[in-house]
Amino acid sequence: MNRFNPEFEQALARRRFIQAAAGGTVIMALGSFYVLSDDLTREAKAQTRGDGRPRLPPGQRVIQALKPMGGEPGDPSPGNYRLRVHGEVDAPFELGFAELLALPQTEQALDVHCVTTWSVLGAKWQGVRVAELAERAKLKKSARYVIFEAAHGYTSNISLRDALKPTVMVAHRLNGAPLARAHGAPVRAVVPEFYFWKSAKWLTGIRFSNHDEPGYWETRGYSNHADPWKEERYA
Ligand SMILES: Nc1nc2c(c(=O)[nH]1)N[C@H]1C(S)=C(S)[C@@H](COP(=O)(O)O)O[C@H]1N2
Ligand SMILES: [Mo]
Repeated sequence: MNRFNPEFEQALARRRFIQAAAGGTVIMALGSFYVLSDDLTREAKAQTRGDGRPRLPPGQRVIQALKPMGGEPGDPSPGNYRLRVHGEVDAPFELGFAELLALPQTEQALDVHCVTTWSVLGAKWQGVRVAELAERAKLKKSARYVIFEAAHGYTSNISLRDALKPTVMVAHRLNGAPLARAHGAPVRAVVPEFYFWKSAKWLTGIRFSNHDEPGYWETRGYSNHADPWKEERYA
């Protein structure tokens, strides 16, 4: 039941495609599709967020659903899942999937912005705040950065201050369904205030560090900070 089922995923994708195609320009890429919506882009450009920033960062266009951007998947089975919370903490711990579900949950509609210029608005993410995990792990004073660790050595890095913001979470559900394999099943990071590469899929660990450690994309020419509103795309 937890196994990745390509036929089922394709059927779902076909249905989303038919629903979405009514509203925008269909773009095919790498055997996948996405729907650029001029209407949603225009609407988003007219909106201002609570913090005064425009809803849509500069240079972005709205698509209707997350586009799978690839990467080397981890084991999607919740039964095998382990999340390690460790580093500059007094009480490191590991969680299984059921234990993660037993922690206080947060459900938030959040926008995400990919450096390749697509944005998805108001996706509903459910999971556990990084702040919640940090509190349980009892941070040492020396903790200043968070390193998200994922399958096959993928990492991303943000400052502790950014990681403790209430919108930053480890998510296991998207729009009312378990996370699909392509999007990081069973658990991924969601860091909506930065370009989407910071949101590590197939998350295996959260490591608190006393120093910054540029991650996979940050050591391959992309910005270390990655603020979409400042268009911090490349280093
Ligand atoms: N483990 C892992 N996480 C990852 C990546 C990856 O290659 N491996 N790619 C990143 C990039 S570049 C983006 S844009 C987003 C894409 O997420 P999506 O495929 O769910 O749209 O995941 C990020 N997280
Ligand atoms: Mo990306």
